[in-house]
Amino acid sequence: MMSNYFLSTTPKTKEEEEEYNFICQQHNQLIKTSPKGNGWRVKTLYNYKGFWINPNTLKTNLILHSYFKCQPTDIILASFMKSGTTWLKALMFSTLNRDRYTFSDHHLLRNGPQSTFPFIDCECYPISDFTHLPKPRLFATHFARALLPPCMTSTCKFVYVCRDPKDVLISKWHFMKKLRSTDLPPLTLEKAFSLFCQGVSEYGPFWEHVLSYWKASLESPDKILFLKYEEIMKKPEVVVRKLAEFMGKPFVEDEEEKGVVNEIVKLCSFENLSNLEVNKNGVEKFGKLVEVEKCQFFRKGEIGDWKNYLSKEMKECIDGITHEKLKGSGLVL
Ligand code: PAP
Repeated sequence: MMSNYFLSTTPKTKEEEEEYNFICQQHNQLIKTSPKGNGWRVKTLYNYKGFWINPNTLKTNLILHSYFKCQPTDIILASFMKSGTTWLKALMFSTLNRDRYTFSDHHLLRNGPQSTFPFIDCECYPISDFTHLPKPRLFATHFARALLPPCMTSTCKFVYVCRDPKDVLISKWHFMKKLRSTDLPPLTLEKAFSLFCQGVSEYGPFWEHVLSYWKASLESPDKILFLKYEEIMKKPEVVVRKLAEFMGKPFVEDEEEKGVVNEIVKLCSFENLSNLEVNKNGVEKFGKLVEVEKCQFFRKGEIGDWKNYLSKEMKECIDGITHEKLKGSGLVL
């Protein structure tokens, strides 16, 4: 269960205390010296290794680097915020664990997608050793590749999901408005748009984030499965088969005949998940400081909702940036 992943205690031994104090010093130093930008949820973001993150996430990143012990079988779901993480969590978990549950009495129906595996960006000190998790362990992160511990990028497999940046912007704007500190002035769409285009938003810039995984996927296609939200929407069965194969558990003939792939797609559909009581009520806790109403992870679940918000000029501006940034990469968004 989610709550176990985020247990937080204080350092126990003197060594642990020293190590933790060192991280705190490093963190204070980075807060003083890093370039600053406007946050969407909190007042200030810090540019760390080329990416904008909030002060707490910066600290958990340092903790992750010090404490996370990778296993070669680990599979990491990576994504920029609002690109389809919740959906992929459900799809990956139910594909990998399809022998453990029946579709009428499934873990997802009782607990929702956030409970399926840990989101490592919000871990508190001391980070859980996660050794209790069955192999292959699944983890989720929004960190760009450059911000991940080297053991992770060199040994683990990744599933990366990306989405049209215009839909990401609108989804993120809605989400962050709900979470935004009440001490701050409201975040207008114009302001969010301008910051997004400059790359200044939590985990941004969007384009560099996507490219960091895209390039790695071209170099090691066996290690990184690169997916698009839109492609999953169009052919979910094809993607579920790809996921099963990639995670080392391809569907066998008997499962195909029984329609298991289709059952997984139905179970994880927006319509099904967003209507479950468990996803409509209550809050999800991320670390000690962040609480999000569960319903916030399910808004519309559509392609092209940006058309209801962005002007022609705004659309052209984002498309222009996307074209420029992705030029020559082979990636089209
Ligand atoms: P996160 O970054 O906070 O983890 P993430 O799950 O990546 O969020 O993205 C949320 C988006 O995925 C929302 O998009 P929207 O705002 O445009 O509606 C959410 O509705 C959508 N979403 C959540 N679950 C599903 C699903 N099962 N199928 C399709 N889209 C989904």
